[in-house]
Amino acid sequence: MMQTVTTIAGRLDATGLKIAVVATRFNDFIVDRLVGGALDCLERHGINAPDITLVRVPGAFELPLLCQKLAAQKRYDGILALGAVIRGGTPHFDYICAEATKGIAQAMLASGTPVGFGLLTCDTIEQAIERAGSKAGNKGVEAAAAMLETIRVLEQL
Ligand code: INI
Repeated sequence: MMQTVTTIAGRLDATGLKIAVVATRFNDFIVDRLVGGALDCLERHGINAPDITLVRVPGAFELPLLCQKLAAQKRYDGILALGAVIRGGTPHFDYICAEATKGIAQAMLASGTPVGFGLLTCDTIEQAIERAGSKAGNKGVEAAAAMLETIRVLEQL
């Protein structure tokens, strides 16, 4: 018979945490839905609203720098990066997505601070709308929940 395994898992509990949310102004009609979902998620899981700091950046390309800076301050238990890159007719779509993704991951790994990845990378505006609070859920909520879970797992290691 199989022995009981030791499982370490994170609770979705935001009580007492300090969180920085970094959100782009580019595509703000989409990104504001991600921000709204993320804030609602954090509040429903017990955060004290004044313990959330919202930082606005121009676009996805700027997300890594701000995530890095905020993580290095060590004032926050977690950081949430929110934005939307929409291919449309943007020829540099792939470059922006690659740099933003790589840079956000690097900010997390270099600092050890969990960073929730809530950057939509979509071919069309319709796809972005679907992921910003309609058919395909809300990526801001998912990223906030993932960040919370990661913070709580790390605490136990
Ligand atoms: N920034 C985005 O966040 N989303 C986009 O869809 C986008 N497009 O399509 O160009 C975008 N570009 C701006 C970029 O992130 C920088 O802010 C800009 O190049 C200035 O550094």
